[in-house]
Amino acid sequence: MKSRIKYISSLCNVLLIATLITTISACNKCKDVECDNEGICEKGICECTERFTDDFCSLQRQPKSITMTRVQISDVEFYVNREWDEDGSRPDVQLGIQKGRDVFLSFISNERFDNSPSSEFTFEDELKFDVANQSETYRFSLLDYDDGSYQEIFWCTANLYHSSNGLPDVFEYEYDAGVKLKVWLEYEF
Ligand SMILES: [Ca+2]
Repeated sequence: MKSRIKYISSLCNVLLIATLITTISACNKCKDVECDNEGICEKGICECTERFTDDFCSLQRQPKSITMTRVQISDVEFYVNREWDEDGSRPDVQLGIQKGRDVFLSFISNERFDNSPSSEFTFEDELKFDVANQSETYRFSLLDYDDGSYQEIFWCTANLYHSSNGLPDVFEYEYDAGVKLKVWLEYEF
């Protein structure tokens, strides 16, 4: 009986050691593996977030769609030159977006900041703008709305996507004179 107990006990020890070895070797498999772009190593293999692929998550995936959900333009200097202000009502600011060389505005914001003393404008109401042609240049304009028509106060252009831009949640760019553009983006894969 004693020897049987001893046998079971040593069998348990063997199993315990085997489990430990398996666990340690599984851990060790990740020892020299570095996953990029917030990928996580599991048993020696990088598990990537949905935005990246390949063995080490270093390759950016092409999104099926990109949507702008919020646009902010800040540090705009309005008072140097005001020929856009047809009726002297100061900036009554709306956002316009154009695709590439389009002559027409593809989007005009719901929000308008009337007679605004601000130098920072954020537009997000009903803004679900599809970046249909991902490599297109987009033109963002601040428009002054007076008597039923728009005059452009400021414009800037941006390419929101290229195949190695890291797919940021917020695209940010600073232009000459310190004007800053921020565009919040959603991706689908
Ligand atoms: Ca005005």
